[in-house]
Amino acid sequence: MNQRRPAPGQSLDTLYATDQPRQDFRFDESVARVFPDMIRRSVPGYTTIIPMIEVITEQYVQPGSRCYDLGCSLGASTLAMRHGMPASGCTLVGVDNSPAMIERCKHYIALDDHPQPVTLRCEDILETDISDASVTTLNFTLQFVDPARRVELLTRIAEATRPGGVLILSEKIRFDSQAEQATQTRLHHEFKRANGYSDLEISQKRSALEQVLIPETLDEHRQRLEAAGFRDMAVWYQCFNFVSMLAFKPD
Ligand code: GEK
Repeated sequence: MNQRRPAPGQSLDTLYATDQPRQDFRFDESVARVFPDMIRRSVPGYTTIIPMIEVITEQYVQPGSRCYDLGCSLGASTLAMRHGMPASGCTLVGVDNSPAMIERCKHYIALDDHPQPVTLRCEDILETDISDASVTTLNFTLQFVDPARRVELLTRIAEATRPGGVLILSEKIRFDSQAEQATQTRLHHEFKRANGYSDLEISQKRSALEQVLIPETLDEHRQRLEAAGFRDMAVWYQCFNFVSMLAFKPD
């Protein structure tokens, strides 16, 4: 598994390669520029999860409904959803509150020639309008939302979802067991080392994310999804401390 070099056309992420003062991580222009390389080398399973979002969308999209990608960044999961949708009658909306991400996302969407139209909104997912949904994706986005507002967001999504519709929720998680937390964190850091990040890059990025990315346990996710109105949660993917779940709107 050598992913040290960026894929063709991608810029190498060296944002934390030199010693620098601690600052909270932000989705600004410098991050948007290297984002495809950053997320591929930082999130175990990302390159498996993206194509599976297409497979899952294809299974659960309903005729005439809306599909949402909340926290779409550069549109990797938006494009996966697009390719899983029937050619007509549905709406696909990507939402992100980072202007730098949305600007670049427009470019990637335009390069793809699938006939399904895509609407991009530069908005806060806590405020954006959601209705008549069949498939909604939160691919590593909920972890950046204020924990106190997560139930409100999930409740709004559940209320806006048709019976039989699905939420695809991917998150970095934490573990109640200290031993498991230590093991999974160490393996995640080994994954980053194997992908060419130095110890300095790993520790500076970790500290920049500390107040910004707040992981929760699988139990916390399950309980909140249920409280929000979803049922039958299923973890369909896990690699170390990164998981992807499905949660269904009951009939
Ligand atoms: C992918 N899903 O490639 N409102 C709107 N956008 C937000 C908010 C918010 N409140 N909070 C964070 N974001 C993508 C990857 S990245 C995950 C998602 C990561 C946006 C933020 O601007 C960023 O683009 C995205 O959520 C999170 O499949 O970097 O680990």
